[in-house]
Amino acid sequence: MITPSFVLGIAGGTGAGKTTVTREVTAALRADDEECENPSADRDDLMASESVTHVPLDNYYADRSDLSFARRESINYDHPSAFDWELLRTHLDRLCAGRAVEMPQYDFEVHARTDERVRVEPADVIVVEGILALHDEAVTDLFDLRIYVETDADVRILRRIRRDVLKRGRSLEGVIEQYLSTVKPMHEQFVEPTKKEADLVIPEGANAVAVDLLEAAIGTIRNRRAGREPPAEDTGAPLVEYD
Ligand code: UZR
Ligand code: MG
Repeated sequence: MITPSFVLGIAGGTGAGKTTVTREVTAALRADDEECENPSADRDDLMASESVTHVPLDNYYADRSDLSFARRESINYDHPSAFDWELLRTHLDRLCAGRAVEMPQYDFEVHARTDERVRVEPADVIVVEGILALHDEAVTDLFDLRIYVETDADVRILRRIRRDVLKRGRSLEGVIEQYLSTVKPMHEQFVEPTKKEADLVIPEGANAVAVDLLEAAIGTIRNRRAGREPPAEDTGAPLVEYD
């Protein structure tokens, strides 16, 4: 039997540290694999090798290359309607079924999909990461573990300014204007409410303890599913007794 992919969803506001958490969890899982002395022994029920695939929601912005640059610039990219949910669902279903997808690529400097497609292979662990990763029910239904990265708004806007000015070709004035007109209100209306959909909330992005715990949790859940560990006993009793 092949163990199905483990799907991890990571949501949180812009600049919260989602991509960094993804990178660190991915590196930790891959490093574990390399440490494994004899990866093929007793692991017939796993795919040939442990692997991790990153699915950034940023690549699933709807293709609006039919519009002029000026029109594209004025789109509200923090609203759920800016995303191509249909394509994301199709791709996740396909990856979960063990098939590769041709993932679109997105160019933030011009606010449009590029012509390039990147072939993404199915993997043991699939990490879906983006501001609204916990927004769409059909998508979150596929997740085995739902994470919300929570970082203070002042830290997030400072990181956002640095990234957008240095890497996404924006002006300081433009970033501030966009933050106040759409990023902040949409965060409050659509992103932050998804926190209640999360199984775990990670404070301050990539904190080392949280990344370690995440890695351990993924291992435990995967082992349990592969029948190598008994399921957690749910007695229905509260974990803490109150006076
Ligand atoms: P992260 N975004 C753009 O600025 N331009 C685009 O063409 C597409 C997206 C921004 C989007 C959102 N918002 O806040 C951010 N605006 O990318 C999400 N305005 O990306 O999670 O990496 O911060
Ligand atoms: Mg990011």
